[in-house]
Amino acid sequence: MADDTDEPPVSKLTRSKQRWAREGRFLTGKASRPEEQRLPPGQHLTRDWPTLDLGLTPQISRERWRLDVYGAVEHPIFWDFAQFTAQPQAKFTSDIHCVTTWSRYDNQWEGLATRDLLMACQPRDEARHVVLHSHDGYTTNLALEDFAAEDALLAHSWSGAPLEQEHGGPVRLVVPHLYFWKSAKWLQSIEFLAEDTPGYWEVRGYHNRGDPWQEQRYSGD
Ligand SMILES: Nc1nc2c(c(=O)[nH]1)N[C@H]1C(S)=C(S)[C@@H](COP(=O)(O)O)O[C@H]1N2
Ligand SMILES: [Mo]
Repeated sequence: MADDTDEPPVSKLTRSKQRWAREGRFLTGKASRPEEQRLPPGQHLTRDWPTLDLGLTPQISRERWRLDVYGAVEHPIFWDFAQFTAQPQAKFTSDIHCVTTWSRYDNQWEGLATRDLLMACQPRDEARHVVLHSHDGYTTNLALEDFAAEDALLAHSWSGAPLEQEHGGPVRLVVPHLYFWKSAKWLQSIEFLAEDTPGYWEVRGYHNRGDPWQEQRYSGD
């Protein structure tokens, strides 16, 4: 054969793609400047702290509050507030990104890291998903890996003071790497499941995961 070579043919598209790689075509340039990347796409910064809820603020005192952890776990948990705060205490500082486009930097949270909760309740092998249940009837779902993020916690304090009722006190979840609707306020119970179970907003047009860096705002994004 005259043309017996192992080189694949170089098409016009291949040449174009090589040129794009040299020129860095389509890159916004933001990835190379991480200091400009703190605000996810489509978000704006706010200094105050808006309140978002379903229109009611459950009044649960620390005395009445209980945490119920059940489902696919080896050790179900039922703690009162004193038992909850007797667990290892974590202090994390993180940014809030709400899907309605406001973000708020440097929130100082204190509470129980979700990783320490997982150590205590020991999810069974089949546990892959978590559903948070709140006192206002709100629910939201998370993959177990997202719930277990290293900066995620069940927070009882913010800026060194007890978490205000309007922001989910006595205890709320905080999962900083996802849109804030995943961070359930007025936490009542945590359910571990084998199957994913979409929550309140997730069945009303919002994304199942909600990663602000990928702008996963709505179902189908
Ligand atoms: N229980 C409960 N948790 C909730 C909500 C809610 O309505 N009920 N709203 C979610 C939404 S949409 C957002 S943006 C944040 C708002 O928290 P904030 O009011 O402390 O800013 O809480 C999330 N967690
Ligand atoms: Mo929200």
